[in-house]
Amino acid sequence: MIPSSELILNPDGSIYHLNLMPDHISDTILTVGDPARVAQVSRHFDSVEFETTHREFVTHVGYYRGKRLTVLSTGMGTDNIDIVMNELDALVNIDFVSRTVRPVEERLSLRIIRLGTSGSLQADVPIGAMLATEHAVGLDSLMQFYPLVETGLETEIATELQQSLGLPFAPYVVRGSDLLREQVGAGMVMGNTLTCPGFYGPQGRVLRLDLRQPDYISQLQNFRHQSAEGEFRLSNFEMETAGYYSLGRLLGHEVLSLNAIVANRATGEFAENAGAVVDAMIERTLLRL
Ligand code: R1P
Ligand code: URA
Repeated sequence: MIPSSELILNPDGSIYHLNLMPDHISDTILTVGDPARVAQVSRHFDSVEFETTHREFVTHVGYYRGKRLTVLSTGMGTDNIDIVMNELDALVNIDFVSRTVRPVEERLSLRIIRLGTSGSLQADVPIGAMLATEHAVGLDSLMQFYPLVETGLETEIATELQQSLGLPFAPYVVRGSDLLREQVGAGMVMGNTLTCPGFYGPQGRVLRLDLRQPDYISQLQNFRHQSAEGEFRLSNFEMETAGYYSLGRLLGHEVLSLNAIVANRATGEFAENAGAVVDAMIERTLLRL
């Protein structure tokens, strides 16, 4: 039995941070960073049957072309993804009455699709592109706390990247769901996403503070790993994808991160209308579910 200090339920029986009950969860869940983007997604729904807000976690549940969907905001950073993934999983795979994990044969695998913004590292991934993440590389510390098992290729990439960037720690590398990427991300740019524990220094942005490593961005842009699967390079920056992919693997959920490219760090540009880039990605994704 999981004690109430670990599986924390609110007085109405909802889960602690997300404020949701098990029946608010659809098989397919769309997640966004910005709480205001939830309505940008649900305005396409035929109907919305439930809405709730708690901290940065806003949720709308409704129907899109007859399909039940849950869309929820996560806020920024993999620390929030730790909360979102664990609580979504608890909602479907833990019995809140007996406080026990459901037997393996009763466990559900959710389809979780992140609709986020991102900065491109490469000149040939332009503003306005929609990028589906194949491998996520985490520079954050989340996987210091979980027994993630990486494939041989993932470990090779992590080790080489650590050496090439001169990092005092190894990043973690995780491939996302091939099935979901081929289904929902078809026709989008395929790329490898660097998940950073910050927007400025960790993404090489200099306002008033210098970086420890002045050539950080060019090191990332020029990093290549050759293997039987082809050439690996880093395509883009954001702040959540590696948390999603690693916890998805550990918990048994299919996860896809889609990135609307709003900044290009190779050319120094930012989107004139970032909202329109995100809208286009939302519309395209909904049609593919
Ligand atoms: C930074 O501006 C935020 O934008 C990106 C990053 O991952 C970070 O959360 O994603 P969202 O637009 O989904 O928040
Ligand atoms: N989100 C990020 O994390 N980085 C960018 O450059 C743009 C959006």
